[in-house]
Amino acid sequence: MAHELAPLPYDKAALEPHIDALTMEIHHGRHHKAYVDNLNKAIAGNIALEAKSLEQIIKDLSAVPDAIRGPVRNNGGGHWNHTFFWNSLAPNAGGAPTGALADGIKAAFGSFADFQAKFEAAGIGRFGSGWAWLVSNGGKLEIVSTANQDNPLMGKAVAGCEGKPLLGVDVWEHAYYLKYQNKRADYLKAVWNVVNWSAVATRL
Ligand code: MN3
Repeated sequence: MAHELAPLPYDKAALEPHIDALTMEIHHGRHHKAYVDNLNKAIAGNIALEAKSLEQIIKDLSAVPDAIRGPVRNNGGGHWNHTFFWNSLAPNAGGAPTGALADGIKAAFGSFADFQAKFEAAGIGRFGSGWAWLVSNGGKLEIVSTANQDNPLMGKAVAGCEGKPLLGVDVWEHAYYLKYQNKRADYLKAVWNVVNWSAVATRL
């Protein structure tokens, strides 16, 4: 069965003023859609890959034939990452996590503010396009970043990091340029207002 672009889980204007409606419309309707379409194109006719879930595909890129591994990595990663991103955000969200997630953040980073500063630095420090992530790696929370559409699920040999993604923030220019232009740091600060911490906590 072909991979499909799910509708946004909220209205495209729901994250205003932090993420603007036009950015959401283009980001979801064109960028994310292109990853889905190009993933389907790349795996078309490969019965083994067509039978796998998206997560199964990106977790084992070594099983993808050389000739299509690049497009599957980029577009499969793009599809997974964006679906995860939309579901990490929500209107009337933000604030700070509670419970086990708050405890884990405090244990790993000292405080929620220290975590935020370190996460923003990971996003700012990613040269070019990529993602900043909070992951659980063997039960310990870590902040990592990946290039392009790579993802911690792809593993250390591919993505340079590993772990179970809890939160991922897109730092490609297409995620923020219309509203924030070159000010990636301002975008990263604004994103805290729309992080859906209860969704993040359920992934822990
Ligand atoms: Mn994007």
